[in-house]
Amino acid sequence: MKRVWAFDIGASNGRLMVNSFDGKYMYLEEIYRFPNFPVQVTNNYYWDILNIYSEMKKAMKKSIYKGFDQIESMGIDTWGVDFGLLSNTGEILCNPYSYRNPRNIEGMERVLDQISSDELFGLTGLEIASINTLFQLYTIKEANPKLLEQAETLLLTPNLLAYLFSGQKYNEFTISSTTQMLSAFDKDWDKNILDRLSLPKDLMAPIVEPYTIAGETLPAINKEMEMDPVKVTYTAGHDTACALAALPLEDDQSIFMSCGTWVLIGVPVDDPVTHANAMKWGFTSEGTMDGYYRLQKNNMGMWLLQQSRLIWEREGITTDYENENRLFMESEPLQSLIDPDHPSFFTPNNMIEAIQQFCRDTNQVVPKTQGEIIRCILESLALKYRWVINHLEILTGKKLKRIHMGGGAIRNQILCQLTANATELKVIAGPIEASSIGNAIGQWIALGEVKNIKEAREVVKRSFPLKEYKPQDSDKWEDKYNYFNENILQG
Ligand code: LFR
Repeated sequence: MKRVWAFDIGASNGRLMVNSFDGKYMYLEEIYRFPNFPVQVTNNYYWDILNIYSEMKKAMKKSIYKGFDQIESMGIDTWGVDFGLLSNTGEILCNPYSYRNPRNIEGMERVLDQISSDELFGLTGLEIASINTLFQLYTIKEANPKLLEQAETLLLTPNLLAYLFSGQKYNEFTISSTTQMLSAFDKDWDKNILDRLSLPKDLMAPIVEPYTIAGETLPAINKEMEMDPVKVTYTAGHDTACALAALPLEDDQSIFMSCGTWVLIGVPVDDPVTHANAMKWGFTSEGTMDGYYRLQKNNMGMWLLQQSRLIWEREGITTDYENENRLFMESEPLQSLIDPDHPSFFTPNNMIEAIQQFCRDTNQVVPKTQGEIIRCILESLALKYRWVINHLEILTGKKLKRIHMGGGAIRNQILCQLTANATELKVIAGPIEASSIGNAIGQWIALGEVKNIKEAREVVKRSFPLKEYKPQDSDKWEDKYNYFNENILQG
């Protein structure tokens, strides 16, 4: 039995999984999980990168203590777009900013004054979204130019963390494809974009393909951890690319949904899709672990519920899944709907008030009780997912037949069932830890233990439970979808 460490760091929590492989089956052992969240300091949001790093080291210690100490390799995946800046001596120059900074919208507008959104989309295949690295960088250039002047190297979050363990400075392909600076044509930095915006041309560390073994843990780490050196492998650095690698898609009529704070819905494609409608409908093409692309839409996911829970907790009401399911069941179906991706839900002070305001503004019943809010969120999400899948069918010209849902949010069985109902498609849910498993798959392929993604998906099917949801109540959803499409979706 061989073992790797898969660090999967999300925007709401990070975890270390030991993934063991005996040549036929894969086993997963959760070692440690820790919270992660953007820290607000006056008007900016930051990631506490050194806290993430020390939690990762704590996790390694725990693994060793539990007897999982013979480790072949470690790999790191995270959410997309964010990054750290290094000085010429290799030190981190400032706490990495979080993509939730409202100021990025201005940065985006200033960039689009210089390069049109049509052109940028055509060059990169990436959706024009204010969170993208390019717009964040431009915002820094305007708000804090000295910082950019001192910066010698930009490393995207998973690669910044890998650097702290290995000293290697590279940006991996899948995470680089979330920046809006990677060329859709040759998988390299589009230096022309940087040049036109007077951004430093040599800032971006070179790209490496997934499945690259970067080196090994630094002597100082080995000493601190009291361990032998461990290989540091560039698996897919982007959590969504990892999740896709682990979902056992059957054929080209299968849809993937990676479900967490965000819900990413799409299909694998050979090349970036830069068709005008893809841009109009907010689709994006990002890299896959095997060097191709995912045509997908990034949608709101559990963020709406996570933020509502914070408000309930502030009011002294604690919730858990079971309790939430019961409250959901007790409230009336399909009463009030929101557009989950409306800007008012991106960083609100009070998510519940923002939801209520949306319902008021659209002349609907205003949800009040906890159950009503939960219903409003989950049913709206499911209807939005139907919209996305309809538009994916138009873009690909294919009839899509089944949905593979993975990620932590599939613990919410109601969301899985509502997705099946609203889309009238069969849902196959699992594995829950799709990103961590995909992360390990990238390492097993790099180590030569698994041949390719196809073979890895067979291992996943053998090793982890999958659950099926069949669509129910189709007629109710059909009517509501039309109403949702015409009256609720904005923009
Ligand atoms: C999901 C994800 C999405 C990306 C969002 C922000 O965790 O990686 O793919 O769009 O985070 O980076």
